[in-house]
Amino acid sequence: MYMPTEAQVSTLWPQCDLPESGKLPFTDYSRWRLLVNDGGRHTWHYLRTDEECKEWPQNDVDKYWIGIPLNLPDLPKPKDALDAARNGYTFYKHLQSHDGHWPGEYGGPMFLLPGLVIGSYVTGMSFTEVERLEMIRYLFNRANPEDGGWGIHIEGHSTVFGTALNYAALRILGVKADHPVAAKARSTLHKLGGATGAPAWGKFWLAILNVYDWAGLNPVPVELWLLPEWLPIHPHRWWIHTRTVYVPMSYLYGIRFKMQENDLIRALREELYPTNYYQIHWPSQRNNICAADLYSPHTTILDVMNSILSIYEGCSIPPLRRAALKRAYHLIVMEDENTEYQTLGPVSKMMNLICRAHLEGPDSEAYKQHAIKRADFMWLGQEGMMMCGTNGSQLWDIGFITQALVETDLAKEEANKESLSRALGWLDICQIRENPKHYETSYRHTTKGAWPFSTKEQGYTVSDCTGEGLKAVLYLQNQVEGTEKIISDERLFDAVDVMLTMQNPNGGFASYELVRGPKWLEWLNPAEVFGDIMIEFCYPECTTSVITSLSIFRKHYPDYRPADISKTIKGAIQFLHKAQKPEGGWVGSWGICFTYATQFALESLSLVGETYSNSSYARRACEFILSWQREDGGWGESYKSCEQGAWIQHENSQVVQTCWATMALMYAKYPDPEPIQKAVKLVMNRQLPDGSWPQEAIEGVFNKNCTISYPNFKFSFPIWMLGRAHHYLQELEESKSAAKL
Ligand code: LAN
Repeated sequence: MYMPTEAQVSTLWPQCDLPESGKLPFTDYSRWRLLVNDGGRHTWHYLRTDEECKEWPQNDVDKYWIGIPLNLPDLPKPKDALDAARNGYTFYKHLQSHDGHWPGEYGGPMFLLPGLVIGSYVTGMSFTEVERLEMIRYLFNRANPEDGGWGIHIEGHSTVFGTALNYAALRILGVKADHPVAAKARSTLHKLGGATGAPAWGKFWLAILNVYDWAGLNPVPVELWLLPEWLPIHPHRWWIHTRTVYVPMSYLYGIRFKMQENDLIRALREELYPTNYYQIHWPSQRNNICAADLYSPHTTILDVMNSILSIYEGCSIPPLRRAALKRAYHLIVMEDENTEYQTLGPVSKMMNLICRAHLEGPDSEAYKQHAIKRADFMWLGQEGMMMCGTNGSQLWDIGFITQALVETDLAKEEANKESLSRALGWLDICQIRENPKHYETSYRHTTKGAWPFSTKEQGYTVSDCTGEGLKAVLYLQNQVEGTEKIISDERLFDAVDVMLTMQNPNGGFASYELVRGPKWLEWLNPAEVFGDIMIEFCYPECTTSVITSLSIFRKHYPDYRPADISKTIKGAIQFLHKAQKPEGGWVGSWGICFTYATQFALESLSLVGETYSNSSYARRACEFILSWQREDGGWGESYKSCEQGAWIQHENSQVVQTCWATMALMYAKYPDPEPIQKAVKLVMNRQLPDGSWPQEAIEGVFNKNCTISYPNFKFSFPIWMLGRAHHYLQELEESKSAAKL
């Protein structure tokens, strides 16, 4: 069993003297380059010499994302909305990568970087000095200015989860305990009650680091993997992210993995708690969760189950545990191999690495591959280096901008042809062509024909990513004259086939798989900080994307499975009708919030002919949207709307949400031009002279309680909305004049 030694640790992770704040870069930002290769992989590299810098000059993509001004000339002042959209794309083309897609930052959650740092520390996997410094700077910059703590996400209030884990990360990265940033964070942590109040996932990472005792965690029984698969509680029925995290987590709990003690660990035991670490009564900390952290309190059933499992832990049967550990390890290996060591997400990525490093050691192929792919999650931004929510949002971003170009007719303009043909080339390589290497044995859903959220290598089917990928390809290949059809009909049929396998009996679509488990499994949700994570749920956004793409597909391919497609669309529309809130909107689960889901809903309703004039669903939705338009013509919802499932106003109107709301009205063919004109004005006023838009509030969300950034949305949706609005308002004008005649 491998474990880094104390001597190794102190050379790999030296303590350093640092400035008091992270305002200025800790490294030379002119030396950083984003390498884009192998189907959209993103990795940041620091060039050491001037020769290297000359050979590999910094381009606009590098510069933009790390905040170096592009110094582009001012564009001619737009005369109308289409002009403004055109300017937007003129700028956005500078951010397109040579391979055709648009790279981007995918930060937001504040519980991921500690996993990266702790996971690397306990496996002896070091970082370069410049990476370490920029991670420290990121944490400095992201500490809440008032109290110096960190929340669960960049806009959230300080919690124990955020503060204890990021504090530990800072210290591992080399910040001394008496540095002002560390001291301020520590004082907030103590005010919150110290690390004993961390939620289960926080307790887990601290236990791995050996600064929290495993006896202070509720059991994570690996034996569940040995249960018969027909049981409703069997983990293969859980939401894929929860089960993919649970596999290595239960393995590491099962072996009670902990880092060997060293000076830093002994120091952290003192710093993370306001009381004496060695006198803490651990079993009574299991259900101690700080009020600032709590989102989904335990149910009584969960508490009872935990008590029973705790008794079992005291007398677990060794051969059974061994067999279960073996099974879990096999699942980990299969997951690594299915995803070329990307794994499904950043949490499982680091946990799988710990398992593999522990059993197979640092010379193993698994360790080496994990080290290579770890870089795919590390993104350098203006504030420093962060850990991303996935290995990128490549497909998602390219899907929207390409559709925007086609729907606005900007795709027809000569100046945009080359860029779009590169984009189609990227969509081509991103489609998944086969089922996974380990398929049914690792409980995977079919992948042949699907588009993933990020890259083909990551390789997971997502219902709406397949929908958006398919729609983008259909648009580019069929609606842009002169485009070569590089993606064959058969491959489009494969995409349709995979979507058709994903409809649930209620007509709705979930994210990665069919809903496999019963609703009551949510009562057993042990992660106090997230909501709705135990099983797949049907989401309006996923469902609408399937309706929309299938509706467009059947226009171009009326003979391919027409009966199945029509039945699927019908069922999905029924689901969508039912999911509408009495007030008229749809709650978004992946974007903030009502404006996001409602625009997709109205898009798909319009494709089956339901609009303002003939559908009570569309009418109510328009009225709902209009009721939230502000004086300035914009819309603005806080991320808190997602936490509470009710509209909560943001302090300011937001460009991206204004675009979603306006698109919703246009999809529904809302007849009054005024609210649309007002919104167009606002979005045009916020555009900068170079055609770009500045970053505003965070755009995305997951698991109800954590936000996530989609910084590319501030380009794709304004371009899309402005271009559409231009044509839409013209059409309204024309029909008004025709009516007068
Ligand atoms: C994502 C990002 C994309 C998102 C959409 C495609 C937008 C959505 O419509 C379906 C669900 C999906 C694919 C999704 C699921 C959950 C993810 C992967 C994320 C929000 C990105 C990060 C998040 C993941 C769970 C973060 C890691 C944290 C854990 C709790 C495991």
